Amino acid sequence: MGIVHSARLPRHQLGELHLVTKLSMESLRNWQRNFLRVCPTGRLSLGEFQANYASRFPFGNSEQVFNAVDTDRDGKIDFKELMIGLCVTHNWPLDEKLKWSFDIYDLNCNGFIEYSELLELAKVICQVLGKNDRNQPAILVNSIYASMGKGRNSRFTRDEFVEGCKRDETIRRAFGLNDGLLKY
Ligand SMILES: [Ca+2]
Ligand SMILES: [Ca+2]
Repeated sequence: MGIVHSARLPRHQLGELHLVTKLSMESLRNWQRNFLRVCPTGRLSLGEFQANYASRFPFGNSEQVFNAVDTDRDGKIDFKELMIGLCVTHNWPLDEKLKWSFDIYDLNCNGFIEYSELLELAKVICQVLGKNDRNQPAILVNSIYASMGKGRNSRFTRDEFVEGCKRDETIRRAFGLNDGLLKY
């Protein structure tokens, strides 16, 4: 029981999390109770994350998401990191969600999104929206490239990526889905 007790956030830290995430204290307490049941040490491994929380993050493969949520890069996700990560992806403004997606989909970590990387994001977007035609992801990517006046061999900076995605109605719709994944 000692481990469970020490892993629990003190009340004032839950209060800070409430301010950042805008989730109610009751909801945060429920999340925390469940989190400690899944992970009594208070620090999730990649495997525990994949088994219990990855499905709540629709826009990336679970390992990339894990690394993006682990903001202090210590190889584990604590309760605060988990809740902030969830809120970035569900409650925050579109710009913030897109910046987050940029980091996840810059797969070769070169500070740009290339065609193939945007295609990976487009595949997930089409899945989320139930667009199962296999040409849809490429159509979506081509339309974003065209709207930004870019050729297929060019790449997007972070600002261009955010701008290009915001112009696209399909992307706006996918990122606007608030399907209750944050409810507890
Ligand atoms: Ca961490
Ligand atoms: Ca890249």
